[in-house]
Amino acid sequence: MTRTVTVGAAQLGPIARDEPRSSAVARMIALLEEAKAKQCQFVVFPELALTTFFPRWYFEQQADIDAFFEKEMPSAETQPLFDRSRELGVGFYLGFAELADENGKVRHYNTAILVDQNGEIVSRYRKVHLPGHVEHEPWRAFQHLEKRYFEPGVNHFEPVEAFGGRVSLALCNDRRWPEIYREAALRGSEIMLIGYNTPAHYPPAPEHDHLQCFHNHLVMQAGAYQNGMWVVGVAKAGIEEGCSLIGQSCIIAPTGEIVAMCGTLGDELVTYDCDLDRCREIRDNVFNFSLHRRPDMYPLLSFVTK
Ligand code: CDV
Repeated sequence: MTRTVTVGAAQLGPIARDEPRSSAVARMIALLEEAKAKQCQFVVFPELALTTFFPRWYFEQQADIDAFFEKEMPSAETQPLFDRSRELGVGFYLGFAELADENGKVRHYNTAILVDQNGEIVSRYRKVHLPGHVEHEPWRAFQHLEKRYFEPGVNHFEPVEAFGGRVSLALCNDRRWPEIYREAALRGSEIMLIGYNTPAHYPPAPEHDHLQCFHNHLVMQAGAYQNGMWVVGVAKAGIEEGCSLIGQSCIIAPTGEIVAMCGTLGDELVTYDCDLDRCREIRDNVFNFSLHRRPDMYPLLSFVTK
């Protein structure tokens, strides 16, 4: 008896700066309906899936920044996504900018949630690795001000029991850090969900621009194989406000093989029947942690370095 969950990678094409949330939500509902027709139990939407990727601009007024944030989830604008999810019985991962009130203090996070087939939020992850810069850097073709607009989350990639398995969440730049997959795997995670917005041009090292798609898959395939877990990486893709974002959203098996991949830079769904027991193919063998791992040989991994 296998533990198979049918997962959808629900890529979005670009979202314009003036595109209302209701439009992004309608586009995601269309993908949810397609996912239902393809027997998905849940789909993964991208990072910051309700608005354009606003950290590409420098804003001086806090109100202009906060306009891209959600004060509640669900809100009046996102409730239709939750309602349709519940009606269809198809859950989802959603990335969005979260304005949280913590003991009267306002916090800004780059957040992902996992919503189950009853429309309930069962996991909330706040991005740990915030890339980019704090100050306005006009020499860049576009800004990447995540370090200015967000605070880092405090999460240990702990899995939640959902959809018959153990599911961990991460966001975009997190996928480049090998530690996240290992931490999640040591905690028993079987599938890692990752939404992303990755420009094809990287201003500090443009000599690597032609490698963006390669690096995207390289890190996620390595994370999957070296930890014996499924990985689902989902892009917001295409030309967004003049900025080219990579696509190639994909589902990766615990062997590191890409088993489904988007072929466009627009709204697109690809699906795969993920047998969660296949994690054992790797974890019982070459990456049997308790048998072969030597944590005493890597003490610096848990040290804070400057
Ligand atoms: N949204 C992101 O986190 N983007 C980053 C930057 C560095 C391009 C990424 O790692 O893809």
